[in-house]
Amino acid sequence: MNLPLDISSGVAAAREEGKPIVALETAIVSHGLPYPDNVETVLASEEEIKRIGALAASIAVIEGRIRVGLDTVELERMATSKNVVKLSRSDISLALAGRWTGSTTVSATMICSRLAGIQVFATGGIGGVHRGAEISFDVSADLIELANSPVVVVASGAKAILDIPKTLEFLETLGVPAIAFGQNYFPGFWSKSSGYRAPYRFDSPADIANSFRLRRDLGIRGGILVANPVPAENALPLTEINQWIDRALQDLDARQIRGKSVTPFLLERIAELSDGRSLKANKDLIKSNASLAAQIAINLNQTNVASPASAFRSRRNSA
Ligand code: PSU
Ligand code: MN
Repeated sequence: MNLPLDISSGVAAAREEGKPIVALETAIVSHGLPYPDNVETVLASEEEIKRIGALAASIAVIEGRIRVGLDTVELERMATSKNVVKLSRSDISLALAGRWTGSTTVSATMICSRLAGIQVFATGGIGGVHRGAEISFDVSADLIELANSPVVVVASGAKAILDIPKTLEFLETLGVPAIAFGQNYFPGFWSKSSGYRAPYRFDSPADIANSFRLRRDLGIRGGILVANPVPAENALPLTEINQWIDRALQDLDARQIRGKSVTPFLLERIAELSDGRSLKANKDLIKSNASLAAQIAINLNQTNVASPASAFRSRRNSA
């Protein structure tokens, strides 16, 4: 294959030595968080991954080349440049052909992770089925990519601006397990809980790693979603956040914003309405997801096989 793919020397060396690696996306840097919170958050996440014992690989497309393992200067560029395109699975090949510079969303980051042989990826929240999708048909490409690329995606669920039950149904249809980490409820991005039960619950990184390994061994394509709740200190109450979401959705409607701009607009508007509290939670949950992702990556690198005991510990969360 003759792909315009550059893997940094650090990431290449880690891969060579079989060291655990965690991919990070850059759409949250260019479109999800304001400056300088965006660059602070990605650097803090990289630091956290290192502290746990893995290596972070931030991913983007720079002048038509996929770059795995960005340096600080490149991250700063993603965080400040106005000409960065938000890339998904639909347009990443266009970006390579047209020599664009773009940040990678969950779907594009999963594709690049697969190409670079990285099995674990941390982000804030995945895209999903939007509220009112029965009219707008707005369903994120993230869900389709989860069904295709073999990557463990660690996120605080799907962004709470979405329709959570529809997103969970869609994941079920695609054969992607949505696993809540350490609690029965599916996380609500800025809140500990979305108010909906998660279909599955796991309590340890080792069990998650085992389930992913077994999925691969079974020959099932695609990834898994690990939904890690926001740390308690910066979690926001569901009732409060719901008011801001409703308000932001009304503004979205009034301005007739569509397509790729929907998610960035809603995130920014909710940050305004919440007086920065949603932003604080968003930053905190990304770092915490980076930490859990590193623990899963370390477990995936150890060659233990699933014990019957671990199969019992991980149960279907249907009670
Ligand atoms: N997580 C965040 N903030 C974000 C996103 C995720 O905390 O901005 C981005 C991700 O890159 C995700 C994208 O893939 O939003 C989904 O966009 P859309 O709804 O347009 O598919
Ligand atoms: Mn969309």
